[in-house]
Amino acid sequence: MSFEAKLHELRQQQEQLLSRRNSPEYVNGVYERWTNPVITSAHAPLEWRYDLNERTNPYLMERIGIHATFNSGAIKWGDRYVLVVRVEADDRKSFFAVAESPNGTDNFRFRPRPITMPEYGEPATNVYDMRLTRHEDGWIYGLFCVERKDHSAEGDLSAATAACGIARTKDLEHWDRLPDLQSSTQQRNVCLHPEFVNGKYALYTRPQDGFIHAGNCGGIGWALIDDITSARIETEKIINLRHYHTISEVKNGEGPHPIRTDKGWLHLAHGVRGCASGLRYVLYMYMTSLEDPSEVIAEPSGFLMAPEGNEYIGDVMNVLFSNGWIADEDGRVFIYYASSDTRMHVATSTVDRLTDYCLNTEPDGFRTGLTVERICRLIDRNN
Ligand code: BGC
Ligand code: BMA
Repeated sequence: MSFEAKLHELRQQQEQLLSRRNSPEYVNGVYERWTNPVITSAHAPLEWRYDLNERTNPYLMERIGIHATFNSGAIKWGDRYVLVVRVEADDRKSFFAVAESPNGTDNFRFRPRPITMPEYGEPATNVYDMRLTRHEDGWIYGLFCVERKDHSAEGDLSAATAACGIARTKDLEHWDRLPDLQSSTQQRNVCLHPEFVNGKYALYTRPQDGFIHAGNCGGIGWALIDDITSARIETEKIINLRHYHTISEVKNGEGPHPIRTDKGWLHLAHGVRGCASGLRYVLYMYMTSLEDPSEVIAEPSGFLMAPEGNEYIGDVMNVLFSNGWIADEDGRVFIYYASSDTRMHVATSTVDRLTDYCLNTEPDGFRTGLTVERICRLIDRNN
């Protein structure tokens, strides 16, 4: 086959994938999962991966492999549904790239180039999991994890440190990098609340004892910040605790920033438990008060979503993770979630349904006897 014919075939195959229609599946009344993943590594433009010049690449070989597209921040941009995707190349380095869709559920296409994120301090080894916030100060913020080698751990090649990087933009194209969040602990999963609280910026944090372990740091934290251009955590309180024998026994972390509703703030988070096959990541929800976004007013027991079918399989198995959702003007909610650190999916619901779910699902009773009691009460009501 000639170079031109091969290239034509590649382009056709990709176009078929990019323009594929998606459809919802009924699940449980709370949300619908959509059948096809919305972004996969095969969505990455051919120009990122192939040298398209026959003279320098006569075999039309892929020169830079894209391994995964996952953990994406999300924002509505005019009438477009925009994701800032964590793209990971075959070399294990991840970076950010913008992809957009006209309807939020299919036809996502990457912009021609990935984001060139300015560095701050020691250049990052890796960056990932951006949370986007359109803040009432007029900027769009991207908070993300910055991973660097831990130089203090001599001889341990995998020792690293996690900090929160902060950047802001007006167009998602050009980013101003602000200083990293100063914190006495390592931080991952930090997210900026969209409104000022008592005149201050408010952060959902996730302090941790080390790079992997949340350890004694009990859960999702909350910190008020005077100046976002030199953000420092002075005091931090834990607002969403982890508990023994729950879906978030080992770790938890805030997802995207919460959605404001008449009845409170809707939060999406991830919970992690350990098991024989490693760490299991699921998504759960909770709600906080409008007067005080750090006060939990409801938390349904268990998970909202856990991996299903092919979602179990990927680079890091048994993981659902979300750092992006979009609340549309008509009340629909698009939950963008990644499966197994490999690909992006969407589930849809509405603000009303998610609020009902949070306020009318019983909280965890923390023991088996109470779970059975609840089921029996429901059966009684149904008879
Ligand atoms: C990976 C992240 C992961 C973290 C903790 C990093 O090196 O890139 O995906 O969350 O380690 O396991
Ligand atoms: C991390 C997260 C994600 C990832 C998950 C599973 O702690 O921050 O980047 O999806 O682990 O690997």
